[in-house]
Amino acid sequence: MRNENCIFCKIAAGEIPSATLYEDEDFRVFLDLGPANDGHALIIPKEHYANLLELPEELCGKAMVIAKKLAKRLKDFTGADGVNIVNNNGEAAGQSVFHFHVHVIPRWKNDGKFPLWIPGELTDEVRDKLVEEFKKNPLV
Ligand code: DGP
Repeated sequence: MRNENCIFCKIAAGEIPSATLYEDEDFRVFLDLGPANDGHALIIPKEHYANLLELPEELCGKAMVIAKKLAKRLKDFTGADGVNIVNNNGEAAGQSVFHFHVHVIPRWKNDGKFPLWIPGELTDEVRDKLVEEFKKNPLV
């Protein structure tokens, strides 16, 4: 499955060059062209899925294993203090390339890059509504 207009499909297929760190039959890992920090890498499936919600579950598991191993290697190699694993789904959530990808971003103390969100407050009303809903309709 492939989308002819998708730049990540072309990168996945090797038609557009990328600084590739890892590749197997299902995934390619390469360096982000607009990195938040040195070592910022992207994990993409070779097949086209717009986002996590469309990604088959077996590939979700595999992507997370690659993210874990990559995070460890990048942290060790760059000497980073921490690593963010980020996945944006939908324009409202900051996704700009609509082919599922996971960002793996080395972080240094006080690198000033981002807080991903400004913490709010969990209200009783919202908490009760959500807990009730998930009790009624279990996730798995
Ligand atoms: P997102 O905003 O979560 O959809 O992230 C898309 C990322 O993809 C963004 O950090 C920049 C990166 N990117 C976009 N086009 C290219 C490209 O052609 N090559 C590479 N290596 N990265 C790209």
